[in-house]
Amino acid sequence: ERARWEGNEKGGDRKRERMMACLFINNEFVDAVSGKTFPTINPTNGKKIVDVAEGDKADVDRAVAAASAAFSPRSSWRTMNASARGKLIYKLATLMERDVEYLANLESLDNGKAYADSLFDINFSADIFKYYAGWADKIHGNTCPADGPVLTMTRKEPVGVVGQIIPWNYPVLMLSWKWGPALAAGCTIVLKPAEQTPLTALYMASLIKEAGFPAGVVNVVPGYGPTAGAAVAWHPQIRKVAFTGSTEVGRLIAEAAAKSNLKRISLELGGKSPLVVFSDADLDEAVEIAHVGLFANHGQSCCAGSRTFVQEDIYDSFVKKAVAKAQARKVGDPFVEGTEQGPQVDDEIFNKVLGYIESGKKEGAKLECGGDRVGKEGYFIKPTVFSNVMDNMKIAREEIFGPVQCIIKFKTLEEVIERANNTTYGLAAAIITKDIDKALTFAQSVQAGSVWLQDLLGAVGGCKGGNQACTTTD
Ligand code: TXE
Repeated sequence: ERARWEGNEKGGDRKRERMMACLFINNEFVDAVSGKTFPTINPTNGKKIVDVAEGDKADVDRAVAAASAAFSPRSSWRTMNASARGKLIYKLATLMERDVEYLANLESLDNGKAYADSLFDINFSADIFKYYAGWADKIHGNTCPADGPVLTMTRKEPVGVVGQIIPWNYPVLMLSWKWGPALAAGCTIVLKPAEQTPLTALYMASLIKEAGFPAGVVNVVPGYGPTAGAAVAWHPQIRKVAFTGSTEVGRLIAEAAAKSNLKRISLELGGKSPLVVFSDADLDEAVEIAHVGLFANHGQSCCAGSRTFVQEDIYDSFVKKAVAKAQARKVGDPFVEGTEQGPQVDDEIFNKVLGYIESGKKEGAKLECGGDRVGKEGYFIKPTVFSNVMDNMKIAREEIFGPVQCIIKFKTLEEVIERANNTTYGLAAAIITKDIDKALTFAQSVQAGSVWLQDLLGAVGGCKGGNQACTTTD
């Protein structure tokens, strides 16, 4: 499969490849109106995998027309039983499970994440669709006790055509968190995948058709943000946009919504989440949780524990163990068994992360390990640990979105609550302690959408809970 996508295969059936390098509109794979294409790059070597049709405004218009027709009052989608809608969503999940290896290969090839992580993501995504399949026929309104001889009730209606703009860090998972609830509610969709990772979204489109969704219910328009993405955000017939990505683009989406048709928006943006380790914690367990909470997915998670606060009496021993863990992390080809970290997604993100590492060094943080690229090819970065990080340093304030752990010293609970809240972000937070009073005080005081009390729940890893939390807000 990998050879085929890299174009190395001699002869053979290239139909699927051709089919998937196009836009998906009205259940058909089509070229862009402009005829333009853009390359999607393999981050392990910087080489082109395949050229993909490049959608822009004219294509978004076509996709919205198809989605609007699919949402018209007498359409097969609108008149379908809710339970039948649920069955279609469930069918999509089973097709993903059938093709789990193909999808995971494609994900690792296009995104660079370790194959085992891609397998996890695809299986998790199939579960998300199963979950939402169950919701399709359980969306209830209310009856309201109004005064007078009247019967008052509410009905929950699908919003209409929804635009969805997603990033590259969890391509299939992001898509599932957006498609699942929209399909369960009965909306129709125009999805703009990230330009770095369009391939799995297009394969998912082929499964939409195979599952039997009516034409126009799901449309996929790959392309760049300022063209295809902006066309979605500004479109007057799109009734809602769900966006995950940078804060900067989130502001543009909000502006476009306000200046076009006041469409609803949901924004899931970045984070600089505090992970707080108290000295009563089991040290090895705390180091492991903090390591996974930061380095999972190459540090490219919105809810990564990217400010690791450690209490002063265990600070030095924590740093030593954290460094040993980072140095032992296996970085390399995502397709090699045992690889824990592949390349960053593209040269821009790679250079951005290296820039943050330089700024950490310049501002006086202590580089304990890493700090450099791995090899000469691809976008690999050594797992990096900084100690002696101060709150006012750039690496402690801004989202690095890479494999860089910043370990910060603190003394007391009151102090760490104040410092944890001293940020413009508020996505997630975690506390590692055996003291339930401390844990609950922190959970109540920290301004974050999701809080993990890791030791108390015995949970390892920081990402799952946060992403499930994102699901509900989407
Ligand atoms: O994000 P962008 P990028 C953060 C992270 C990362 C930084 C930049 O810190 O380093 O953002 O990443 C589309 N109108 N996160 O540049 O640009 C774009 O095509 C409409 C956090 O990749 O926000 C893509 O589909 N759409 C995050 C999507 O927005 C536009 C995940 C995200 O791209 C657009 C990713 C425009 N003008 C990055 N410009 C998380 N919360 O998980 C771009 N896009």
